[in-house]
Amino acid sequence: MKHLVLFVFLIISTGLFAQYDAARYPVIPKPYSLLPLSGQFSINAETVILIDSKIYKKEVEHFRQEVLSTYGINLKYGKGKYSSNFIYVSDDSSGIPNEGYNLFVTRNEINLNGGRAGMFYGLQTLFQLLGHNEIVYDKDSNIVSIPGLRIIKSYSIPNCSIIDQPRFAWRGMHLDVSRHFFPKDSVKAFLNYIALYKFNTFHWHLTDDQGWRIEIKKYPKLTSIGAWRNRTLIGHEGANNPPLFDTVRTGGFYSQEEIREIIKYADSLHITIVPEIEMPGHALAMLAAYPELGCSGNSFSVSKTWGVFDDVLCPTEATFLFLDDILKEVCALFPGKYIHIGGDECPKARWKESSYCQELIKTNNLKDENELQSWFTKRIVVMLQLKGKNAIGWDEILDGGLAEGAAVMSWRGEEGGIAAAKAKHFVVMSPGSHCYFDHYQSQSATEPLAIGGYLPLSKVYSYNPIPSTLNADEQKYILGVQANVWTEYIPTFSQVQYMIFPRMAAMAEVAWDNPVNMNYDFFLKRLMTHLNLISSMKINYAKSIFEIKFNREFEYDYSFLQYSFTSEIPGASIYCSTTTDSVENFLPYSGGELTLRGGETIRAVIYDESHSKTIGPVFTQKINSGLAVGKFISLKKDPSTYYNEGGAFTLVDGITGRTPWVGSQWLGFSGDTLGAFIDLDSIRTVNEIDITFLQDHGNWIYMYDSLHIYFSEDGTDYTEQNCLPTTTADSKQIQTVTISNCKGKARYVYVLATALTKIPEGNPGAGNPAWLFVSEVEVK
Ligand code: TNX
Repeated sequence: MKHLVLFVFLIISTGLFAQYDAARYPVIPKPYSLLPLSGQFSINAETVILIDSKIYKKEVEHFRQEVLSTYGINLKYGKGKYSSNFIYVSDDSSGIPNEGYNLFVTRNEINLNGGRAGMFYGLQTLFQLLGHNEIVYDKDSNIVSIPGLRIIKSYSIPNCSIIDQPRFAWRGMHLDVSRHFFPKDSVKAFLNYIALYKFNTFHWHLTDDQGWRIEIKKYPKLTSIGAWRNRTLIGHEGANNPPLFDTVRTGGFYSQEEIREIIKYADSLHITIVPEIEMPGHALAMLAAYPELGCSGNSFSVSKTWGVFDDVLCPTEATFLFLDDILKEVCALFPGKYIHIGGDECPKARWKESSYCQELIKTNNLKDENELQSWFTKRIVVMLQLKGKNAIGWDEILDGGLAEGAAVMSWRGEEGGIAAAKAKHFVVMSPGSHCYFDHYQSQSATEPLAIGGYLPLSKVYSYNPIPSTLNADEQKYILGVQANVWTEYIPTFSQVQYMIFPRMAAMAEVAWDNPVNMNYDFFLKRLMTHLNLISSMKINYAKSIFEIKFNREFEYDYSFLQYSFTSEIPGASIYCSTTTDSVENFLPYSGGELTLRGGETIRAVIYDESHSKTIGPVFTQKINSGLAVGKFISLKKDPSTYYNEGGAFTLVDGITGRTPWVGSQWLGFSGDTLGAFIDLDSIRTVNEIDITFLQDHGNWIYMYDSLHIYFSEDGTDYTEQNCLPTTTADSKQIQTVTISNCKGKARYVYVLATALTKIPEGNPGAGNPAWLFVSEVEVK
């Protein structure tokens, strides 16, 4: 009772926006209310855990293991009365909201109470509070659980009083195990990570074109055939022409026994698993095993490439019986309320060709193939309802009419989610713009290959899952939010870690906290300390936030370039140099503009003054030299608005574009002409012109159709130079065309390049105008 009074007092006195010492309380997601108190509880091998009732055993044991494996402290269970050095876990949850908890840390004791889930979250908060300790490896201490390491035996938990509860009921993380298979232990590790951030839903994407991953007893070929592919595409689709493949047979699946084990494990972490069985599209693995489920009568193989495929399930009665059998086994395994039925990206080509489908459209009075998919989905939704389950599907299930009772996962933006909520259907927000952890998190050249897109940490954090266009009543249909991890370009579990850490921490805060309680700078401060814990847990996290951002400052000055450095880290010290690559000799960067003349290689890094060490990678950028760098440039025609981030100056800013894609480094023209006038400022002798283009046939990007160079001394009379390159492009994405016999006197150089008006037959986008992408025009 004493505590209760104190808690009430605390909530009044702290308010919700209170900031406190982030390094001392590095808890993510930010607790609803945290009152910092002076002093600390010492946690050591003598500390005991007292449990009120046996029902908490699994939850507490998970915490005990976390503390043991990360800090080497082997906490004991105790019984009876202790006067100090104990953690008391009580099931008295009166007055505590669902999934909420109260935690009170003082010098002598820790008291935690809540319902089962809340109590588990309270333990995760305690574990994260331990993260404010720097792990010190002391030669004289006993060796404890981590082999090979000697660890001092006592750590502290800073005193505080916390009242916590989540904003959303659906706090989801998704993992695609079809594109790349991750074995049972990796899935369990993934569950540990998401539990650390108080997520409560694991969306397990079990089937797709590239592999079927769940044992179905009645249809063994789903896994004996459908779980394996003979080879896999290397690099991006279209990056190599012809495409390159590895020669590795790869795959795997989970037996029902393993699935039961994982479900049980998830349950102990208060995570509900939502299994996804994709239909009617993304079904090639299923069709490879049972080709009779397709419309064409052809045979199929498990896909070795990514994308969207025309061969989909045919909505015959045999298919429905087959799906019913599968869903029977799936529903018997998974205790959760929702089963995900996919529904995304289902091309209608086969249904259009099929007389059976056309007949079905007629007899059911359907308008078209979209309504046929909706008809298909409605039958599956009912099938699941008969098994006591609710269906959830990607937002395409809205097309052609939404099935009664189905929930929607909004991924193509928020529109689908908004429409569904307005129609009083439950919604999980997961728009690609903020929730796709397969996108790049940094623009660094050293990022591992990713699907494309750019989703930095700050953007994840900025997301609010409740669209402002919904009224209060409609908002109630937004169950919550989820981040998705599609694994086309994520072949290893270590890379899964890299893609989710630390973005998952930002998403956790989006899912748990109210926007009024959120502040990105304060999140970053807590994250800085929290990352020590992540390192101690041996997790491979992305260092992108420690990267230097190199910004172009203003348009042109006829003689030099101006750039600046910034960092995501509040108050970070940046050191830089244009003369040396040895970090010790870098000088402090004091902010403001750096003036460059071209030809330099600029390097910079973040320096942690308090630990006297650099953090994150050293940024390196070569600045082109030459007559055009930093000079005045104008374009005859603007690039496409989609690919004009840096404007005309992009072509003379000293930076040659690269992949992975950085928008500010490239200009894109669709079926159009690049006409660039460059003023060299005075009449100069020109010897060579180098122009860098991008080539990516899979994305409709081609080399120029024709190229012309003109020189002028007065800006009025231009003479075409007879200096066209003789070499033709190879298959590389980046093509620097060197025009070495372009010699003469000029003040003005005019570069004219036309895009291919028609993509040749047999290529993606055949018949359409091609894109022309240009990065830099160097005049030497
Ligand atoms: C679209 S998101 C897909 C997935 C891909 C993903 C890649 C969704 C419902 N479908 O099949 O893996 O893009 O970002």
